[in-house]
Amino acid sequence: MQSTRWKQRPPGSNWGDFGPDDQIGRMNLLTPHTRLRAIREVQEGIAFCLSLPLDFPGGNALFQHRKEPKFFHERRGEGYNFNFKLSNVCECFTDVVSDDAVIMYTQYSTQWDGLGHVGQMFDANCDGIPEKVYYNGFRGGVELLGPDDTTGGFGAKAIGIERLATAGVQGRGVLVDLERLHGRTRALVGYQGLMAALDGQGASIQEGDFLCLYTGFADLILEMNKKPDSEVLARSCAVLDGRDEKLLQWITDSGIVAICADNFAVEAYPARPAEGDHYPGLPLHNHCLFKLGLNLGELWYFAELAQWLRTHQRSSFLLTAPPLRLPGAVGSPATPVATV
Ligand code: UVW
Repeated sequence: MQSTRWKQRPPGSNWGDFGPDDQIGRMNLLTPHTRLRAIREVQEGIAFCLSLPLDFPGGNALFQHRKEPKFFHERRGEGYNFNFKLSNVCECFTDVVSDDAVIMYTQYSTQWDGLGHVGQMFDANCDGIPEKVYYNGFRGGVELLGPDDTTGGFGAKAIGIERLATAGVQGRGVLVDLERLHGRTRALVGYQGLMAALDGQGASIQEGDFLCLYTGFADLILEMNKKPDSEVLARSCAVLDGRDEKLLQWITDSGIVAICADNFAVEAYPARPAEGDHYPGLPLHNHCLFKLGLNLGELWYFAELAQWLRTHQRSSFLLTAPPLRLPGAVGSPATPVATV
């Protein structure tokens, strides 16, 4: 199999399987059948917000390259378009109107990683020289354009987050309660740990499910009240072991459409060292975003949902979690909703 963009695909990848120009990867496995199955999870009509307030974690101590949202306001007349009296437009008007604008790092808080978030240096055209490549062979400098690229403007001209938005991100969520097993102790969870957690809950995963991981990390962030202590955070709560090949193979085989966690990167970051001279620093991101086109949700907030599911001895729910339909972005803030 080949495409106009690549001659060889990465080992273990599904490039081309959903079509040569596919841009939504594993979300293709969301179908009317999987959505109807998810809707049947709704028995009580109770909804849970799965987002942190988007101005958390606060500051940039969690990740120095992402800063907290900053509001600004457009000028209007002598003042601003905020608390603006419409009588300035027409004396008879009694209205007061406010608009706002925000600079927001798309992955600052509760978010989706788009497929353009992590690629690899990979020799897709078989010329012996690795190039910057993303899911399904889309290229850095060709379709994914940054400030260093001279032509065509900025942004993801393919695999942008707007593609995920139009995929209709709704299906069955299955919450794995790692917080119950590990508390807030740092735990590296591989295939065995994940399977043991699922078995312990009596939960099973089916094709088209969203795998959700509750670790308590977002609760800790909230408790830190916008003054995150990066050292404490770095040694707290469960993370997936992205170097566990058995776990990666299970992700491939399981048919899950996404992994959504309440921690920083779903996986341990930095990951354990690997063998060889060159390897991905974010192995689970490599496997999911780059090889499989499988989105990652991060810094989600599960505390109340997890408590409710514990009390009612359930693990699954209807999940509705669209990103912003923001053309060209590689990630997006999210305000997912779980309905039980
Ligand atoms: C990094 O980019 C380090 O991680 P994430 O995908 O968690 O935002």
